[in-house]
Amino acid sequence: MNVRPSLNQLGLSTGKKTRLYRILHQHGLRNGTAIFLPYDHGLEHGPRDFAGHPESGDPKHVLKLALEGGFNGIAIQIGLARKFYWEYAGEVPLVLKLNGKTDIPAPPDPLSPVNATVEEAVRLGADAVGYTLYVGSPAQERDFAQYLRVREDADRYGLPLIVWSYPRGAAIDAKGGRDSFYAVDYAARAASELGADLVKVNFPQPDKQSGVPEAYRRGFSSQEAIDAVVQSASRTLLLVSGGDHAGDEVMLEKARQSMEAGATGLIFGRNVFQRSHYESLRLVAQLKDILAKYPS
Ligand code: FBP
Repeated sequence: MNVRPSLNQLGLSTGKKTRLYRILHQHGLRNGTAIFLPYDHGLEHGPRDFAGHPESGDPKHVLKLALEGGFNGIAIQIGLARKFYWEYAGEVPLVLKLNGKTDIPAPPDPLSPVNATVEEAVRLGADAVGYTLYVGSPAQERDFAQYLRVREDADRYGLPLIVWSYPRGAAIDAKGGRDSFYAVDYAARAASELGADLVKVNFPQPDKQSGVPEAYRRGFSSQEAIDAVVQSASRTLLLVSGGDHAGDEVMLEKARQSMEAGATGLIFGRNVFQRSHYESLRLVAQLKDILAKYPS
């Protein structure tokens, strides 16, 4: 297990530290861990993600869920933030997602274009901003250039930057795929190297070995893999994302191993809102029971 870094060890400016303190110690369990609710799926996947539970297509319903579930923050795009966040302003922290894309084209060189600014995030009362970086995409030159502007603005305005560090593109598909231990480990390290304050990664799958470098083919357990990923993120706080809808026990085990490895928390979307209201809150309460064991 890695030691979870404290806010004092992250080299944060006063503005960033204040906002991260608010997120980690004045919301959720208030113990330095976090559970975020990402809700940008209407853009990333379209309304199909809401089909099984139509109420989840209503942003007001999901904001209420974030509040009732005691989340540390909700990550949404500019349109929903403008139209819906005012009603809950300050009650649940806002993470304004600054880039995003539809999944209608499936290009071999994915890039998530920027559609909002850090200044707009400040105006909306956000406590952090989010940026999706497609690690391994042939479009990395353009990605890094737009990321640079976001990072500079986040530094200037004192907003913590959460990087959705997602391995994507044809080269990644040929090297174990987006969830392989190799790809997720690389993504965690890349975000750390590029100055993210927090990094969001998928849970690594060490059994996905086709095409991965030799160093990742030693039959690692999933606990060993997530331990290494947290270590690669070093002084960048790590959040583990949820992925496709799965059973409660699968999600709880993912949470246990992540927290045991030294992750700061979880960022689960579909696994929260693709359940009935009651089932969502029940799962969130169980996840928080796990987080409660890892104060920092
Ligand atoms: P989930 O917990 O539902 O996986 O959400 C995490 C997330 O990063 C969302 O913010 C985003 O909409 C989605 O996953 C993107 O997933 P993908 O790149 O696999 O389409």
